[in-house]
Amino acid sequence: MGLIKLYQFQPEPSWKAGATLVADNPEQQIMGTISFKQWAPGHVETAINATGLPVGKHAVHVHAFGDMREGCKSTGPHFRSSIIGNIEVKDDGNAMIDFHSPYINLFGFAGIVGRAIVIHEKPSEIYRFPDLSINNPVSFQGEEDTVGARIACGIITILDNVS
Ligand SMILES: [Cu+2]
Repeated sequence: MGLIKLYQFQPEPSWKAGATLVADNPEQQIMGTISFKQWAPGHVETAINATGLPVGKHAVHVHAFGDMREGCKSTGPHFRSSIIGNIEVKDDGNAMIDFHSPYINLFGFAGIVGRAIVIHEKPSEIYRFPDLSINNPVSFQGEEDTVGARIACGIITILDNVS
């Protein structure tokens, strides 16, 4: 009955988005997904699941363009105003991470939908660039210069069925 349904209401995020990760080099067997659930302005829940990445830590960036016509290269520069961090890949090549971020928004001036997620060869040393959070272009370029090649990427789109 209608009234009972009301009591069973499950909260839903305002927006859900995600990307399917693919290897920059087609000979590498990298697969993965990243999902974003926006619950409120400045509150995005992010989950990454990937297999086939090299063991160790890798920087995860948002890059400016949702364009993979030339692989991860055409995603352009590291997009400012978004900080994700590192993913750590275990000995079996699997990585799973689940976190809440105040540094990501799906839409608006610094929205990430329509842009790309990039996984880099090396970890981010984010603490070397403490002013990343205030949108300093020099810091973002400095960060990009230290994280090595782009090994996997995916275009962030609006999705309904994200985990
Ligand atoms: Cu990058």
